[in-house]
Amino acid sequence: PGTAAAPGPGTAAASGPGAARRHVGVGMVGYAFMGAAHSQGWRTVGHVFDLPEDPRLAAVCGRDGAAVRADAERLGWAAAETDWRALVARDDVGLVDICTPGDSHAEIAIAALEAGKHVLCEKPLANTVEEAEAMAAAAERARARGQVAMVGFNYRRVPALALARRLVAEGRLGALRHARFTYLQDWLVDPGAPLTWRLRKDRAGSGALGDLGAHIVDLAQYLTGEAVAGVSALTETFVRERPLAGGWGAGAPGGLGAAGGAGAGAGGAGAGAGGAGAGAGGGGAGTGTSSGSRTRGAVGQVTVDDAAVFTARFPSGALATFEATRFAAGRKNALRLELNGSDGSLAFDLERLNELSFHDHTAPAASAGFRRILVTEPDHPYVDAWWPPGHGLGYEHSFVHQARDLLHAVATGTTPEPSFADGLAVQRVLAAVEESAAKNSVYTPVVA
Ligand code: SOE
Repeated sequence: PGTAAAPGPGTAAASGPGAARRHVGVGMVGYAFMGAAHSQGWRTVGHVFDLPEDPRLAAVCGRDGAAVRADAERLGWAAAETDWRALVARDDVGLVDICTPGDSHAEIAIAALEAGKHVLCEKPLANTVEEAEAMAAAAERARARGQVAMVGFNYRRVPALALARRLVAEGRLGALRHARFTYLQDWLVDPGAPLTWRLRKDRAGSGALGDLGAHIVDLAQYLTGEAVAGVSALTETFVRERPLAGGWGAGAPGGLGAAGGAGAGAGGAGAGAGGAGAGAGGGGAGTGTSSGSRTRGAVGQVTVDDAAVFTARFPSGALATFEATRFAAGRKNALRLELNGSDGSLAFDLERLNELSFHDHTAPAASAGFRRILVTEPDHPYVDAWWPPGHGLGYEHSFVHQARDLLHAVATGTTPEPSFADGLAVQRVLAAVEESAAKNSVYTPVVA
């Protein structure tokens, strides 16, 4: 699919003005927070970038028919389905975008690849290494048929981070010595925050580790170009019991608990506490608030980590530290990193995402020092399609860029990055972290 010579399912030449342009039909499964972010990417990308293939928002899928129809309208999808298998089978869908909790990723992705569709899958790729291996193998088989598969590590597409990768690849840091990553949120500080699917191992695989740690492990491997060799880790679950639906607290702040429907047969009943109906397949971007009534109701066990901290070695000898937590009071979505090499350093803070700090250690000491690069110049990654210098981009643009890069891969049949193999590599690091933490931080090599 996706080649001009041999159009695949959901791929066709457009008619009317711009008739030479091709399009690929996108079908999205799940439509809560990530689904809304992806929808924004698909809606916008063709209006900003020159694309070899324009996306058509063919259909969205969720288990609750009324809710998914309402959100299809709100998010710009032409049709709604309540069974992901029906979505995958549609002739007008050539690319399946998976925005569901991790427990349904493998089943949907493998079925879509076997049905001849391209796939975009939210991170982390899967809940276990075994599932991720099966997905990577399915992607490899599909690659031979011209299909592509990508993981949604969207932060790679923040221009400042793409620029950081470019500077590292150009050798501007010299020999890497340290890599330091933190990803901090605070939506679980309140013990009354409900037990959503994100706090259940059977649905999410792990907690802060897979949700936030996966992003910084992927960034570490992307930015340095190295694979984490081994880790020493600690994890903790600070609050082990939380209210179920109807308990104290009305929903996770900012929609972080909303599930997004996976369609019939995917995922269980859900914790049912995620604001806009996690158990029913999600709905909306989630607007719950944690300031609900404090009447005690039924509680359930938290079965994932609230926080994970680990040190790591890279094959080059560089040392890395990682911290992922949902308990950093006051930190809403604070992804920060710093790389230190023999010739220079880079630092980034997602809360100031149009900036990259760079210190050139080869410059005369009297004038060297960190300087702020405002990443809004036309020759910075992705920026030329947007606004004049200084006008800046935000979180949502990373999803537009992700859609752009994936559509180029679809058109050329090249493997997009991060590939499912890259997603599997992250999954292996997460597994080593869990193994090390279970042994109270014993150094654990990442099994390749
Ligand atoms: C929730 O912690 C979350 O939505 C993650 O799942 C996303 O991947 C991250 O981008 C923002 O926070």
